[in-house]
Amino acid sequence: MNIFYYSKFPNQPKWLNILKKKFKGHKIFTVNDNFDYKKIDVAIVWNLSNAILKKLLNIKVIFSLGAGVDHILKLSSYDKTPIIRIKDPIMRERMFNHVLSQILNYQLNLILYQRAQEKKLWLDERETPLNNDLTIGILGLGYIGEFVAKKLKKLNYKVIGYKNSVSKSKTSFQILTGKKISQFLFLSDVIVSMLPSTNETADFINKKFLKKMKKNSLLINIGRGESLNEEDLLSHIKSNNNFYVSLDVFKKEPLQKNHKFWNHPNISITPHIAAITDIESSINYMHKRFLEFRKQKKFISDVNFKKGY
Ligand code: OXD
Repeated sequence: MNIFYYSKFPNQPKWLNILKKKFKGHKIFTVNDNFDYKKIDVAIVWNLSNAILKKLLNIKVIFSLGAGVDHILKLSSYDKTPIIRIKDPIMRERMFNHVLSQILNYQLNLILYQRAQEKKLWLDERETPLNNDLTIGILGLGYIGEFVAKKLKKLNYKVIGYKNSVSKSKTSFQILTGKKISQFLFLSDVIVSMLPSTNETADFINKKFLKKMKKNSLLINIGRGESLNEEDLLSHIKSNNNFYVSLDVFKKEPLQKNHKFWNHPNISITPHIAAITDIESSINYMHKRFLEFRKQKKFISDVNFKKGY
């Protein structure tokens, strides 16, 4: 098989090195090589351009180099070729660690102490809630979201989830659905959004959504920047001094230098690193799916085209 690898990650040499070892006997090409795009069978990509996708006329599958697949679905030449997303236990463990760090930062007032340190201020002690005092609302209960919810529950947090459609899976935490979004927002001290980018989730976290959240709560967005209305968020914080936000994803990445989020005292920013892709483990996963394909002679797409993710 001919494999085409595309990403602008600085660690591309490491990716290629491990891919070549794992997919021994197959040819692996990058944009720097001279080859016939029409002869490519498998594409492994992150943020591919439409101009390149257009040339890959005979691919049987596209592997996304991350959990998200919106970077592929948005390309105008994309034609429902099966997509395999990375489902990696290391990635979800990383996501959980990130979420926990942001919850604890908020729960233990660490932001206040960091600010105080900058001014050499010795603050009085403040009482902090215990895990069981906080309700964490998880929005987006896929492979990663459900894992994060279960782990938080094990740490004694109260956990609730929200899904648009009725949930069939049995979970150790309550899942609210459909119109119960208001109740979900009303109950949560922390909302963790892992929403994908689809037509339905665009600006889902808007003025109306934010108004229903507790005034002194925390919003963590580790899904997609497209789901958050940035202007609505800024005006919401303006009238709610104790509303905190932790953002790892943005409408436009990298976040522009002059963006108002950078200097806002209530907003913590990380540069889309909440769950970085683990190279070795992801390649093992791709290889496993590849072998399944060779056995079954067909790739079953991980994408639900009706839902758009
Ligand atoms: C993503 C990822 O899809 O980092 O955002 O995997």
